[in-house]
Amino acid sequence: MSRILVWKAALVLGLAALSPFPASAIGSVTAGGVTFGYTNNFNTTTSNTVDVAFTGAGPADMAFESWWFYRVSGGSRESAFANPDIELYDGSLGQLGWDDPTGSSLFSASLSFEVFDSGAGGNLFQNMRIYNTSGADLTIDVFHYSDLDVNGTGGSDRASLGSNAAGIQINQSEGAQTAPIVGYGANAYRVSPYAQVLGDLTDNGVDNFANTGLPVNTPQDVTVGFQWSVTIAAGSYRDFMTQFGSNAPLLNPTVTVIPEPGTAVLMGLGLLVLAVSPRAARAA
Ligand SMILES: [Ca+2]
Ligand SMILES: [Ca+2]
Ligand SMILES: [Ca+2]
Ligand SMILES: [Ca+2]
Repeated sequence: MSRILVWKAALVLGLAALSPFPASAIGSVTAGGVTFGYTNNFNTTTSNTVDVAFTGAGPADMAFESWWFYRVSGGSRESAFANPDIELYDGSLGQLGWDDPTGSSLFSASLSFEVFDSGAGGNLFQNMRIYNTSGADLTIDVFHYSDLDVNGTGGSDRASLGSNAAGIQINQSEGAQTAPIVGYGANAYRVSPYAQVLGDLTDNGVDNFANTGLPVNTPQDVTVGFQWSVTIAAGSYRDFMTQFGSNAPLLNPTVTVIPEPGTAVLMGLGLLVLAVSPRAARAA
């Protein structure tokens, strides 16, 4: 589903000049009857990370938390992305941006997300783009954590490993309600009851996922983590994409990525929105 949208240059210029929203601002994106949004703030502490809501894809909110973490090669622990420097919410598209997550000028990051109303159920794509802004190769691990609660309840979900040639697919469910989640191109997963995966991502040690925790046959509060381990060449970028398909078939892995607003302003082109796929991302 290729699509090109042009956002109003004046809006972008205004946002860039005014440092758009308070760091703790929240927002949501909507397509048809399906909405994904951040509901509290962007703070992560031990065993507590960013709260989200995914509504309209079932009879209740299907998502409790969803957030992103990283560990640069040689680091002593994983770190959560902190309050974004940029937040944009426009219709079904949204973006969060970070100029310098480590404070050491190693990389910038841009999380684009897009929601779809599939008629029955709904889909959510998230694409974290990491730009290597250093002068050398960047070896980094990227993690996506999701606490989906199928049917709006945490304690009664099951999960199994699905089949997906494009990545790792985990099929979470409660009764007839389903919530497949895919980590495109991911190297590993970890599934655990709340909040063991999150505990590892927020503690002071190095943790790597090892494809453990499936199947979940005893109903419980399932949480899912994906890990990508990559080296990004100087001046280049990589995309890390996930999809939820709550009570809906999974869609083709394409998400509308909004380039960094700062870059668009510098180019004087306004905000050009481009569609990318994991295949294109791997070639980058
Ligand atoms: Ca939380
Ligand atoms: Ca859960
Ligand atoms: Ca449930
Ligand atoms: Ca850790």
